[in-house]
Amino acid sequence: MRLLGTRPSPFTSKVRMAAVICGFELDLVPTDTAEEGATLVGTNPIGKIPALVLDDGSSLYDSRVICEWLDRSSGNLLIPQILAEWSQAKRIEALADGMTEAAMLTLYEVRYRPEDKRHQPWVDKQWRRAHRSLDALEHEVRSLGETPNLAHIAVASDLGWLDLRFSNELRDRHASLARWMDHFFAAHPELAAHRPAA
Ligand SMILES: N[C@@H](CCC(=O)N[C@@H](CS)C(=O)NCC(=O)O)C(=O)O
Repeated sequence: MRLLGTRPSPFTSKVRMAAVICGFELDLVPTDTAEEGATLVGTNPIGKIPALVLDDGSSLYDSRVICEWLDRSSGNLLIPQILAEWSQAKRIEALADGMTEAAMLTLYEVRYRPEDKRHQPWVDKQWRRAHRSLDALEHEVRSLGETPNLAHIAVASDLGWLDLRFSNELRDRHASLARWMDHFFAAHPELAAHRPAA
């Protein structure tokens, strides 16, 4: 199966780690969203990555849906089935992804908006959102077990992206999360191989 994505993308990273856990091989097709190319928008009209092209030619997006598909196709190797554990895993995924989406918007503000059109109060709001989410994640990761599931890979891929783009926001302000991430990647080299990278 082909996965449209990039190496730095945290959501692509999450899907690639999920594929490892579920025993699937995905061919990464490097895809630049800025170009809005025919392959990308033909696969995912939203024009975002990751998008998965299945063997029958149909497509799936976004990362949460792809992870659900990988989980169901593997006989539930990724997402806990007991309701309380399912709730924890899905909550943590939403929190980690929401943190990233907020921080990513601040990056896009600089990348795509001319300097005189940037709105600092809006940027500040995104960072408050991201840091609140990181504060909550500091508590959430303490209750995670040793065996990686959806929650672990969501946190690891999102923190891995934050470390790549805004290392000081992670390592200076959320040192315990940085330690959790470093420990996780050291313990799981097969997953670390897919962490966000330049
Ligand atoms: N909710 C989506 C978010 C996907 C997303 O925002 N992807 C980023 C790259 S990591 C993207 O495609 N950005 C391009 C854009 O927003 O124009 C998911 O979980 O897959």
